[in-house]
Amino acid sequence: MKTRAAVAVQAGRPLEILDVDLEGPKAGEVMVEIKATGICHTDDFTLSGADPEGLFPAILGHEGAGIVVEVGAGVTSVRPGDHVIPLYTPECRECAACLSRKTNLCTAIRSTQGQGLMPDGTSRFSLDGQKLHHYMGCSTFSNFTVLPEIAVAKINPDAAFDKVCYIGCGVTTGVGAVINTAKVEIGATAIVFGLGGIGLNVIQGLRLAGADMIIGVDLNPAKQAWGERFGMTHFVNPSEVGGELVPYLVNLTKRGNDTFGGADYTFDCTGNTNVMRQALEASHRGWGKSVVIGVAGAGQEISTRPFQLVTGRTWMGTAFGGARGRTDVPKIVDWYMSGKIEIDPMITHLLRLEDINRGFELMRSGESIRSVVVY
Ligand code: NAD
Ligand code: AHE
Ligand code: ZN
Repeated sequence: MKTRAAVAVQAGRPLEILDVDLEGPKAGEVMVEIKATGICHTDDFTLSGADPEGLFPAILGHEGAGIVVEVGAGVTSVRPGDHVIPLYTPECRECAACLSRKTNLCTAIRSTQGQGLMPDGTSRFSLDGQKLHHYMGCSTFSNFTVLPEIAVAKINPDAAFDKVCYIGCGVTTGVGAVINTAKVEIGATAIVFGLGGIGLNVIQGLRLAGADMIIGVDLNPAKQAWGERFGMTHFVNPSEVGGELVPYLVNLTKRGNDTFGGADYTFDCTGNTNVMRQALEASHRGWGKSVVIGVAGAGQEISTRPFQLVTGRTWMGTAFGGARGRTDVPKIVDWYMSGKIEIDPMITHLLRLEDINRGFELMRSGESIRSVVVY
């Protein structure tokens, strides 16, 4: 069949809106009509050419929601008509990683997913007979897509697609980083670096967890009001701090008779490796946990003095907020439906697929929090 898609033809070039060919689902696969998709910074990271796993031509997009329209042989957990969110972190419930209960990083299909292919090693997408790569196993910048059954989460059919698509990445990553990865406790102090589509969800996760002090750090002054909207208690613009940022933050987090200072938890939501170091070093001596969420380009590395770790800080990272997609995503949709978490105000722009490149520009300029393409 034909489907309308935004194709990443080459790194660094705007997406092209084209009618592409899509094969139906094979055994263990499902075809989904994508109703809405968010544009995440990671899509832009890959489009820029910085992603060591980036493949072209490809259909990007990994933050979608839609309806199952067809299932392949042997599919039992979903059927046509079900509302689903595609999962770039699948959950097979059978691999060593899933069974370990120590990680959400299911390994069942990771190698073919990283090669832009379905688990059988082929692509369902093509254009004029030429293969198009899948992206992060999702390719939600196509009106119809095919995914493995283990990579879809069945959700409440009353949930609005143009809102809950954001749970496909940004919301789950931010809120999950707080709850699943850092395991923040009531009364904690925290610093969030980067108040974009991910950082604001870390902030609302911290509010949900009951953190006392939630410091937001961003170079864009417009992000102060955004942070406060979701529970930030203090805002720091590094360009307005007279001296070094880390000592400033450490001092700001001193409480009671604590002579050291530093936050109990820090989160990098920028993808900047210098900021990752600042985040680690602004966490508290002895017990601070610093969570890397941002994704950095090929060749980039993080560094710090080993002393920072010897003195009790933990440097950790999270993918998809540590969420087990088929289990946790339906619950997060329910949290949204019951008002536990907010999504609507963060969806700043609704766009048609034809205008998807504008969504990338809005993100690069810091004007949007999330742009959502509605099919
Ligand atoms: P975004 O562009 O919406 O937000 C980034 C924010 O960081 C902006 O507000 C920007 O002003 C701020 N910023 C940039 N440089 C800064 C600096 N030096 N100091 C302070 N603030 C700075 O991006 P996003 O969608 O929120 O994504 C953030 C990062 O998280 C990206 O690297 C993205 O690829 C990554 N990400 C990771 C996961 C995961 O599972 N680990 C999931 C989604 C996104
Ligand atoms: N291909 C990149 C990896 C990028 C990355 O770390 N992706 C995150 C999700 S970002 C969503 O917006 C992730 O899930 N990582 C786990 C995994 O298995 O990729 C690179 O740097 O090579
Ligand atoms: Zn993402």
